[in-house]
Amino acid sequence: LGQKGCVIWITGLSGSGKSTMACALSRELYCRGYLTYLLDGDNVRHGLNKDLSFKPEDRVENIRRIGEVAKLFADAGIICIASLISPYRRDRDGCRALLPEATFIEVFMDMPLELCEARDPKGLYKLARAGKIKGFTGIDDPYEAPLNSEMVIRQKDGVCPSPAAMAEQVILYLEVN
Ligand code: GGZ
Repeated sequence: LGQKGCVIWITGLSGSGKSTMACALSRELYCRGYLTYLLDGDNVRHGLNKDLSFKPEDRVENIRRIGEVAKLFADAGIICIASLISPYRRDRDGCRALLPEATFIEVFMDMPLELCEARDPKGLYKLARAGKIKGFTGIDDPYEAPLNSEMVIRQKDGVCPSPAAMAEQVILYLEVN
């Protein structure tokens, strides 16, 4: 008993490892007895947000809605993990402003574009480079990196941390703060 709800907001480029990190984190928290809920941009876009495209104003609305839903989960005492590109700083800060102090933890997946593009798990960067997808984040739509996120995940000596190590880093942060 006594679990405090919060939002762990994972932001970064497509292919930066947000979903992998979110899954590893939710699994690890579950194993430790915490109640979690995962809101993944890509999944929410198939349901609640299926009316939204990737035009800037639709991205704004996508992030606003997910921020509001995440707040509901946090109010219920659940650790809500939200994983979406959320490319615009102002929108992420808007979600932060919905929550009580220290209950919005922004985690920045700071992976170089070249790495994300080389991974290209769904072939979307290739399509964007070929002009077949317009307005792709990092190619012809901006990604505004966080300036003061609570946590930054990046490569060390050219090596990405394992999903388990990334999750551990976040859990350590939660335990200390
Ligand atoms: C960025 C796009 C786009 C465009 C489709 N720009 O790596 P993925 O494939 O699985 O995850 C990306 C997902 C992004 O959805 P979000 O809801 O996280 O975006 S945002 O926060 O900006 O609203 C990517 C895919 O959708 N995708 N078209 N043009 N990513």
